[in-house]
Amino acid sequence: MDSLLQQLEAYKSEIASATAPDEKQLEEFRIKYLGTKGLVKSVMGEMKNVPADKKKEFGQILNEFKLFTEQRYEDLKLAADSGPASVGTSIDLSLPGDPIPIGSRHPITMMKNRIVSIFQRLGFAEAEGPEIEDDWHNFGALNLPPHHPARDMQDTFYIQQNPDWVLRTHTSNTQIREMEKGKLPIRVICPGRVYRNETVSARSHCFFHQVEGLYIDENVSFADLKQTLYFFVKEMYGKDVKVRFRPSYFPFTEPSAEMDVSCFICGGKGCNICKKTGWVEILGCGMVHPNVLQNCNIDPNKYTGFAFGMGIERPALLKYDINDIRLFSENDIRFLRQFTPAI
Ligand code: 2U9
Repeated sequence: MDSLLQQLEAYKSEIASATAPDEKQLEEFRIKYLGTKGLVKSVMGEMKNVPADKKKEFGQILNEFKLFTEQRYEDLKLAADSGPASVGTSIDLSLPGDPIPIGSRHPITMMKNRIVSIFQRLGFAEAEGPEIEDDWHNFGALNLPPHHPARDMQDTFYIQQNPDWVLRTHTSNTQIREMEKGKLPIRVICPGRVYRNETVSARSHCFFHQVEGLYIDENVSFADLKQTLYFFVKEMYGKDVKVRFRPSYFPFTEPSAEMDVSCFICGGKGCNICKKTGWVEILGCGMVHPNVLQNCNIDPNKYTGFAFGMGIERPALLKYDINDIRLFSENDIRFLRQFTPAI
């Protein structure tokens, strides 16, 4: 009797470690252990040699052995069905999958998308240009004379290997490249990263982001510029904000202006953001200087155009209540996780 029990234990471990990665081996397993001439049948046949007083106890042990073998067969069958990778394991296919965490959009990207999509609805096409640019496309073509302070080493990053190359100081190089293509009219919106040699602090950085726009056609007027920017402001800050233009100066536009909106934080009453003035400056703009048109072989007597430019960091800081510009480029996952999932 004891030797039969020992034999059963040995069979059990043999069955437990048996594998059947494909249908053929599964069938061999079935015939060997569960077939009419299989092992289970033959151990069952041992019942006739068991003394009458032990039959009940032994019947139970043999029955368990039979169930164990049948269960192992079912497990192997399931594993073979779910493919070679899961052979020898029993997998519950009804379990939910491993969760994959969803990323989030960067606040600068969200603000850029908002601005660009408003202009896209007015027919502006998005355009991008290189961040490493030659002197002509970053300065010369934009009517910045050779000794203009913006070209100073203090303000601009020059590339050591080639002093004709700079890290672009604005995205205007993209518009110059669009104009050089010679296809008119032009209506482009140009977002991107720009570089200025400034000390990094909570309020300013040596790189930041801009969106600039350019519209060139016959008979484009300052009234078109104002109406386009009014539309932008209403879409961006709501229909109740007020707008004012102040005369300004840029070498690439004439006349030039800066545009303020009534403070969207305090509603114009006066707060820290608007420095108690009730107004916040949001962009610069103007009519494209005739020299700039000429530099790109566009006839200033036939065509006129307007351009504008705005920074993205400041509106993003205000909208998302962020107090340090450096957070945008530190890649701290705890900061980045706080924004809208990127679906
Ligand atoms: C071409 C001709 C003219 C783009 C313009 C501004 C005024 C402007 C600043 C806003 C905040 C830069 O990010 S900022 O510091 N920009 O005030 N930008 S007009 O004028 C152009 C561009 C391209 C061919």
